Amino acid sequence: MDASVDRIALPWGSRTPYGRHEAWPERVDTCLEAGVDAGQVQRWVQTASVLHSDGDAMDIAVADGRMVGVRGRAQDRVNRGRLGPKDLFAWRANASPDRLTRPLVREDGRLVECDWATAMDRVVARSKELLDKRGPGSIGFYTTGQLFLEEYYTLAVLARAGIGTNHLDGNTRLCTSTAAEALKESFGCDGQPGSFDDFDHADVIALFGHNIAETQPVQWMRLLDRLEGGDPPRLVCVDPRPTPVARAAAVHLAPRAGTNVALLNALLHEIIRTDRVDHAYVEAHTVGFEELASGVEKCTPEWAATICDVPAGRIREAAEVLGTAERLLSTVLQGVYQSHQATAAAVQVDNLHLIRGMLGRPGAGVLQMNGQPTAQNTRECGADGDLPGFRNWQNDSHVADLARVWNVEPESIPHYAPPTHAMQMFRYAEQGSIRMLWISGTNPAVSLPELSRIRSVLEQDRLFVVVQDLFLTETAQLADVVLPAATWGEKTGTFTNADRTVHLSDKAVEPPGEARPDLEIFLDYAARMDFRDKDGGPLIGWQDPESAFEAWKRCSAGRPCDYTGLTYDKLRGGSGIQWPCNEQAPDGTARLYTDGITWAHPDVCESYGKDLVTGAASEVVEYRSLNPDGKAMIKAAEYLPPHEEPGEEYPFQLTTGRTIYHFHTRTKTGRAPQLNDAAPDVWVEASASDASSLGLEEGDLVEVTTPRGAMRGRLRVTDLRPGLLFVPFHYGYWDTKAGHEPGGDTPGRAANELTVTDWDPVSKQPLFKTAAAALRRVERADGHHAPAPTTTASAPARPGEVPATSGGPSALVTESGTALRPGREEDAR
Ligand SMILES: Nc1nc2c(c(=O)[nH]1)N[C@H]1C(S)=C(S)[C@@H](COP(=O)(O)OP(=O)(O)OC[C@H]3O[C@@H](n4cnc5c(=O)[nH]c(N)nc54)[C@H](O)[C@@H]3O)O[C@H]1N2
Ligand SMILES: Nc1nc2c(c(=O)[nH]1)N[C@H]1C(S)=C(S)[C@@H](COP(=O)(O)OP(=O)(O)OC[C@H]3O[C@@H](n4cnc5c(=O)[nH]c(N)nc54)[C@H](O)[C@@H]3O)O[C@H]1N2
Ligand SMILES: [Mo]
Repeated sequence: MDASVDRIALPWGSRTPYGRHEAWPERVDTCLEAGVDAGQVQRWVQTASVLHSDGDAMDIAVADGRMVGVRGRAQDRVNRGRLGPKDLFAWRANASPDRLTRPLVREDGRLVECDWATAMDRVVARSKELLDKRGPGSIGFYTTGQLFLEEYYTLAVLARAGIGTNHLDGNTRLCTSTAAEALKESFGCDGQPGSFDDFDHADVIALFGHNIAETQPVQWMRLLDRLEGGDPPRLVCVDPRPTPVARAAAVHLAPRAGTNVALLNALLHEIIRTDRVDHAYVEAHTVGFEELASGVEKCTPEWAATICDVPAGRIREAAEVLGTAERLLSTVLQGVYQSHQATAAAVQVDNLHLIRGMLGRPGAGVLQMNGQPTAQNTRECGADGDLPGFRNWQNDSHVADLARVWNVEPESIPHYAPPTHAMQMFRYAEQGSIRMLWISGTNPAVSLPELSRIRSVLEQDRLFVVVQDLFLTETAQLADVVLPAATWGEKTGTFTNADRTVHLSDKAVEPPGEARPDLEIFLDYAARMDFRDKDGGPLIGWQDPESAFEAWKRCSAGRPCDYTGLTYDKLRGGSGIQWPCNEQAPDGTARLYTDGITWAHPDVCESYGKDLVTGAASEVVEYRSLNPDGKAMIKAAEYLPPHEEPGEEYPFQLTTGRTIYHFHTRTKTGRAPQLNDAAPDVWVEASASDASSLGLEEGDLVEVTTPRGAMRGRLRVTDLRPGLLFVPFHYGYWDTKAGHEPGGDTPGRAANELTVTDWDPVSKQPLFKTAAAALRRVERADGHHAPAPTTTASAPARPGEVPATSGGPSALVTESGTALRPGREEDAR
């Protein structure tokens, strides 16, 4: 049966209800360019989505050398054929006429086109000069969670062993560094314990600061299907906004922003008080339970109620649901990770699972979620603040092992200190010790906090900035050299989603003009720099994606993220496969820790842990005495208030985040008409009670101010918690209308003009979710309404007040499956 559905108006499409422990039915979503029918498609080329961490598998339709559409892959474990709105429509941005097609270099203050040799010569000359005069610490690399595994691994080798710098990190610092850190704190090592299949089996699913409906819409389709099927799960949602998840939840807790630890401590208090503890599990597999029990003894629901501004009874109700779950699945994302006690809070979710013994069984698992599509690979390849293969920088035998793989001396791999985190790299650039910053696949002039500061760092004459991107972004405009990259669909590689599923992404079409795959750019640089191993051979011996993948397999061998059982051929044709995949597990591994904790022993762990309050790193001696047998570590944390609290001048809390139709700084989704039109400009959300006490109305042009800066947008009045403002962070300047210039007299529209330079002490993830802000009207609505969607967390408090978001004929998508039931708009409300 087929249905044709406007997937802007109904982002989650038709329902395919299924019962608990049943297999999620297939539904294949297809979107072809207007005027193209399936018969005209000449090739379907296998890939997966790069617009979130779900890894929705899809095929790209190719006709006459052009992309003409996409279709979900029914055989894939992740999505069984379904695609989300961004997956369906954003591929059009690849063919956007303003793609970068030639390198650019700065001449007399202006960026001018040149050939590759000229651009690369400049980069190489500056690198050599800096190495010579100032040493490897003067060069930094800031990469992303959106390239392919092969590219990160190559970058990690060239930066760490070629240049010999410790300054290599990803924008994954802003995204999933807390996920990695929380897993290290609890389990000694990174690696997602759970599986998306757990959604099929859980009877209780708890989402902490995770608007999964908008940010992993395909897994939300799975939840909606279970909610309509037999033995549906009960949802617990912790989120201050009325997200679709909150509206569907059995218990919704809407805490004050930045109070997650207080709330979690009260939940743990209740579960321990009512003795819903799996004592046998705790005894066999953990250390630290007694400290947690005494730490949360005073954290009653009444205590937390005053801090979080959530009724004590509601906290008790949530604890009852969590405490009586037979199979509990929890997910954690930015509402937890982007706050001042990020790691401390994320670890409390791990604790909830450890004390309840909810791990390693179908339906019982934790998903410390990723955000970006390939963030997992940034982490495992060591292109972030870790060493490749989850090796421990403090463990000399791990460094020696890495040196063996690379055939270099251990001393040539910097490990005198933890790898430098991105916020620190920008500080070093500001202070002048970093003199060259190579930015690939990220747009920090929109995505980092406190943009006026970031602009001033990047604009400095003494800092040589290289930007490798698809478009002339806000960041590229500040660069000294711009390298045009080929992207998804135009190059081959692999990447790994949030539940360890590895997908192959094949090249479907040629890149525009002279744009080159990131892998080629890095290999070209390594060759020009003539990096050598200790025997005088080339440091990097691979030349294309597949040989890079084979090299990475050797580096991953015997590590938790073991890829040795995978090949490109094995990844072609069928479903993605979950690592570890090796001789012992040739078909991959659904869940980690099914039989005790495996990577926490002092000799094998990735990290010796940190103090959850100060972030101070422990030494091996401390770790050995805490955890000699390599069990899971239950770590208590005391609640600390947010660093910036509302006061007289800035009476609101401000939080920022996403909407379903856009991806980050919109370089792709802003160039796809269906997605752009659904949310074409920035807006500001406030609660009905705050709006009425300030005399504000839907559509008023308002200004939000913090101690860092200001931005303007139209007001959307929603059901979010009173005292809180929300601004989506997607809107930079590249397609801006007059009056929104960076640093100009009129306030811009980027959320990060407002945010603060501050981070979680443990994971170093910046605080995008808590700040103090003021709100005022600039202009009355006068017939305008906010350009915010009505289908999402941004739904107006008074439905009908604004026209419903819809996509029209160009947003029609074919859905094929047996027994589809029409989706309902109420799914969102
Ligand atoms: N449509 C879309 N999908 C995406 C992306 C995108 O840009 N657009 N980006 C991808 C990436 S990289 C990421 S990291 C993920 C992010 O995915 P999410 O984390 O789901 O998205 P956010 O909107 O950043 O934040 C989630 C929620 O945190 C809530 N929140 C704010 N403050 C607090 C708090 O103090 N406590 C709690 N409990 N909750 C709070 C917000 O109300 C918000 O609903 O999405 C991925 N998927
Ligand atoms: N206020 C606020 N700020 C936030 C957040 C928030 O919630 N609130 N969330 C944070 C999070 S979780 C994240 S992940 C970051 C995201 O922040 P960014 O990573 O800066 O945002 P993107 O727009 O995804 O930028 C990716 C860039 O890479 C380019 N690109 C895409 N594909 C390729 C490729 O194949 N090769 C190359 N070379 N370039 C490519 C794109 O054109 C784009 O310019 O933002 C963070 N900033
Ligand atoms: Mo992210």
